[in-house]
Amino acid sequence: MEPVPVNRWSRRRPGGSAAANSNCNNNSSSNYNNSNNNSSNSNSNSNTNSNNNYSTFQEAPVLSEQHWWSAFSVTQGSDASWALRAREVFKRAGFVIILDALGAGGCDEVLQACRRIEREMLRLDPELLGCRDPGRYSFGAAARSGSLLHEPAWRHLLDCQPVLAVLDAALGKDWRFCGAGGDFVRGGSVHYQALHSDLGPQRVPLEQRVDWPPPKVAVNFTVQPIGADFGPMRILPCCKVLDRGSMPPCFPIESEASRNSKLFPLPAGAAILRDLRVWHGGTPNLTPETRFLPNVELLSPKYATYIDDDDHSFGAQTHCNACKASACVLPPKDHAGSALLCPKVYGMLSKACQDHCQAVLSARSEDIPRGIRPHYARLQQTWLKGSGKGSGKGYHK
Ligand SMILES: O=C(O)CCC(=O)C(=O)O
Ligand SMILES: [Fe+2]
Repeated sequence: MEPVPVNRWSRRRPGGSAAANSNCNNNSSSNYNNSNNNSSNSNSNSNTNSNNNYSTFQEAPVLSEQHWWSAFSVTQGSDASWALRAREVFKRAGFVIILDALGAGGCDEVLQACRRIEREMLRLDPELLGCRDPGRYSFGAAARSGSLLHEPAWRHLLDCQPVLAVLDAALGKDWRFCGAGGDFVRGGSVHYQALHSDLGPQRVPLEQRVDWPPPKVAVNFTVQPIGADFGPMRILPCCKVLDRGSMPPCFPIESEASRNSKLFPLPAGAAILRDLRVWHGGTPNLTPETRFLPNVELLSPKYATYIDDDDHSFGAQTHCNACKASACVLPPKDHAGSALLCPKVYGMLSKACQDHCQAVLSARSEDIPRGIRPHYARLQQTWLKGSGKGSGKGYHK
């Protein structure tokens, strides 16, 4: 099946009003790399495109509790072709949920590790500023090394056979792990996190700014059952930031349906495979408990080749011969020399998993920086200012 182009912000809202695009400088006239997108502009007043050429899939561009489960999830091992079906959903929607991916023992060990690291992080953030929005934290951004690949519990996420099977089916054998971390949102966090992409288009070479294959993939795991009020991630199927014209809307003009496009209910042990460029964001956690979504991240073979170019300087202030600019578009943590997987953890992995870990394997455990960066916390309020259009992760820089 061909990837389905969706430009839901080009759609007119029910009742005829077009999505507003004032206040946040949002460019709603994006094409989403849409090979058969008509992009006929039928609403010149509102400067939005209107594409009414929807397939069945396109008619469901936001998730609702009633339909998303069957359209976007696959239970691992349910039949002989489950991995291929998962690959098709991933290709079509930009994400797929694999149910029963992680066993109860793995979930429990990872959850305990998440809670321990949360405690360490909060000790260094007495004002509870967060590092995404208040109450929202990124393990990777807080870690001294930029990654949790050295954490023994994360071996369960690296060595998850159903996930490896779908990734091999989707990307071939030569994809490789590049990082690990994930996010948590504390109980009582009432705000949404604005929609964003986790991979700015400027970090992707022009020829790879296409719908498929994804240059970079995140695999988040549920380690607790996720209900509606427990801060489920929200995601917009088929909507990706491929270029500067396909940024998501800022929060103030996001529709209610989009805000409610939440991945719930999810049991513990589900894996959410996501093209980093898919529009997604956080939702309120109205419970008293912290919700965790630990992850591992990986590169497509083609994007790995781009990163491996020796001419990249990986410096924001260093001339880059690969980028032919006064700065490199890639962050230092993308450098192939960022070997952060502890050899002891590597030794516990299956051969199939080890094959995808060669680039991140550290020669010596003691070379890996451990612990939390002392000044990782910083106040953001993405629900006020929206998606942004800068470098990096959209709203961050
Ligand atoms: O924790 C979530 O639900 C989403 C967080 C996220 O996407 C981010 O911080 O980049
Ligand atoms: Fe994100």
